[in-house]
Amino acid sequence: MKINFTHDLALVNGLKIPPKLLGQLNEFKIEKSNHFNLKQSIKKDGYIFVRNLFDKNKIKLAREEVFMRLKEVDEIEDPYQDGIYSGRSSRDKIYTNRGEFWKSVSNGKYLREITNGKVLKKIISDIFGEPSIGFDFLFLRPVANGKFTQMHCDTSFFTRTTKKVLTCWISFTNVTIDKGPLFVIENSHKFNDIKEKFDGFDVGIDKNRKASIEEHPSEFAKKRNSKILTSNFYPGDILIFGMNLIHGSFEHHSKDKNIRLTCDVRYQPIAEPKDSRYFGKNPGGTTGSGYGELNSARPLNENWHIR
Ligand SMILES: O=C(O)CCC(=O)C(=O)O
Ligand SMILES: [Fe+2]
Repeated sequence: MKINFTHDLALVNGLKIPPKLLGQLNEFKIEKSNHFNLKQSIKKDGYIFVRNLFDKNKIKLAREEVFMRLKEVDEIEDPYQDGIYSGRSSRDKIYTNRGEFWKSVSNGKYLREITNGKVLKKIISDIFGEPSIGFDFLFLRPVANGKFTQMHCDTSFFTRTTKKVLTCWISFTNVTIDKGPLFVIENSHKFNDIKEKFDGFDVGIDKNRKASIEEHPSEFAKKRNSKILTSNFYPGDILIFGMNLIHGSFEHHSKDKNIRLTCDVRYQPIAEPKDSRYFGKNPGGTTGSGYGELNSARPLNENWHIR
C-alpha cells in the first residue's frame, strides 16, 4: 500500500518531484469514526483519508456505468469494464451538446449512490456534527495520459453562500502514483497568507484572476518547508478536505492505457444557505454555463483549460 519513493514516479508538468519532498497521507481508521475524532483529525491534518469506504460492488457498478458511456462514444475499448483508453472519440459526432452528454453521465444512478448516497452523507455529517447534503453539481474526472490538475484551494469556487463546505475526492479505479493521484501540501490549511489571498476571491465573479497556483509544487513545498502528501489510491478510497487546503494532482503518465476515474463532490450542512449554481436539476456550475464548462465534458483526447 505504501508509495515506493525510489521507483514510483511523481511528475508535474514533466518534472519529477524529488522523493525527499514526498510524504504519505495519514490514514483515518473508519472504526474510529465519530464527531470528536473526525473533527480533531481534520483540524490537525486538514484532511480525512479513508480507505475502502464503500461496498466494493457498488463502486464497480458506478465505475462500469461511466465506462459504458465512454465506450458508447468510442473513447474506451471493449471490454469497456477494463477502462482502456482508445485514443479516439466520436463524442461530438453523436452528441451535439457536450454539456448535455456530460450531465447525463454525471447523473448515473450508481454513481449518485456513491457521491450523494448514505455512506458519504453519514461521514460528512459526522464531521460537521449536523445533517449535511451533497451538492448536485458533480466533478467526474476520467483522465487519459499526460494530464494533471494545477495546485489550488477550493474556497474560490464553493464558498459564496457559506464557508462550511467540504470536498470529497473519490477514487473509482486504481490511481497509483504514476496515474496522477491527488496530492495535498502538508499543513497548507494553516498558511495564513494563502487564506487571505483566496478567501475573498470568487472565480465566478473575478474572471481576470486564476485560482490555480502556477508555481511548481516542488518549489512551493520547498519554500515553505513542507511536504507533498499523497498515496496510491484504490477503488473506494476517499480524501475529504476543507476549503483552504492546497492540493492538485500529479501527471497521469503511466505506460498502460488504463483511464484514471475519480469524482469530486462538495458537501455542506443542510442548515447553511445553498449556492444555487450547484443545486437543482440544471445546475449552472462555477461559471453558470453548466456541465459543458468542465474539462471532462471535452472528449478524452482533447486538451484541458486552466481556471
Ligand atoms: O482530481 C483532480 O485532478 C483534481 C481534484 C480537485 O481539485 C478536487 O477534488 O478539489
Ligand atoms: Fe480542488
